Amino acid sequence: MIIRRPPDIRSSEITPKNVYVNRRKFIKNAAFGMAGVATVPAVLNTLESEEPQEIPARFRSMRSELNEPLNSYSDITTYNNFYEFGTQKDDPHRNSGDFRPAPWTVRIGGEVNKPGDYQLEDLLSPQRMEDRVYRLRCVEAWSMVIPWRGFPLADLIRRVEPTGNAKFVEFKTIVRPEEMPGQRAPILQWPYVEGLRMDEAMNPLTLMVTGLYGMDLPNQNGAPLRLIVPWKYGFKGVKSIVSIDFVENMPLNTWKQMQSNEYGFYANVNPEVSHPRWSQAREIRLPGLFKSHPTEMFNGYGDQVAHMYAGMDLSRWY
Ligand SMILES: Nc1nc2c(c(=O)[nH]1)N[C@H]1C(S)=C(S)[C@@H](COP(=O)(O)O)O[C@H]1N2
Ligand SMILES: [Mo]
Repeated sequence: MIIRRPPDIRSSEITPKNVYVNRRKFIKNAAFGMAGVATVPAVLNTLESEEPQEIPARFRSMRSELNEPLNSYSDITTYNNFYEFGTQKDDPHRNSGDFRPAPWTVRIGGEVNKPGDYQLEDLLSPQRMEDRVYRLRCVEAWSMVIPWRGFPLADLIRRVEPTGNAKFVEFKTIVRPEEMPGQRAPILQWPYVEGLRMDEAMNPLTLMVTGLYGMDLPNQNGAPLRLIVPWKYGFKGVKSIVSIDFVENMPLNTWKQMQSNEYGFYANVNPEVSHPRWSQAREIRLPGLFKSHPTEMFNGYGDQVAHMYAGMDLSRWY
């Protein structure tokens, strides 16, 4: 199993569906009660919480390897960070309807023997898709448990054969202001950029994701192709990827470029290193309201990833 179950799983996490649904109603009402409080990160701005009919049955009783219940499809698709569609959590859900994730081309370049413009279908056709439940831990101290569908990034990397000069992988999101209203304003410098060190990119936990709940990614979650690195804060999970470059120098990722005192390149989930404006010791499990869960070092994956950072001062390399 990928993550060990910690000894302190609380029975309150094992919530029957009807209680869960009622709690969701309560939260929605609470959200109205708190209208005007602009930054209550715990409140899910859920519009409607009907789950799609097409969700395959195997997800009904699925839980994470930590025995955590999955967040609902509507939690996962209505509370998003995707600034290309706006900065509010429900903006990506509301504003991504015009986005066209097909046809899609990914440019692979830099220090690689097989560079080129790959049609998404060609990139995906040799890959074996897997469902993997990973918790997404946002640097804003909330988290969700999500059944992703994807394949190891390592498989793609082996196929395109990086040269010995490739030390990092750099990913970019598409720039399409006609379809992405957030990109019509200089909220961030577009395109959104993220990067991984080569060993992080090759780690078997690192996924290229094409879906969730067994269905294609909705636009707001980064259709048609995104990254998920489960031991890192959510912002490493760059969405709607159009280029993958193998480079010698550490890429300047978007959030570090914006505020390097707050966000670094590594972004490893670390309860001991506070964000300058808040603690990372605990997290809000959405759709909850309170920091009910202790944050785990490397989001629970230390036994599989800590060796990559041996000897590094993680308070300096945050
Ligand atoms: N292109 C792009 N990718 C992005 C972001 C973004 O604003 N733009 N936000 C990041 C952040 S901060 C988080 S927490 C995750 C959220 O992923 P989700 O909406 O699928 O939960 O996406 C990441 N990927
Ligand atoms: Mo985030």
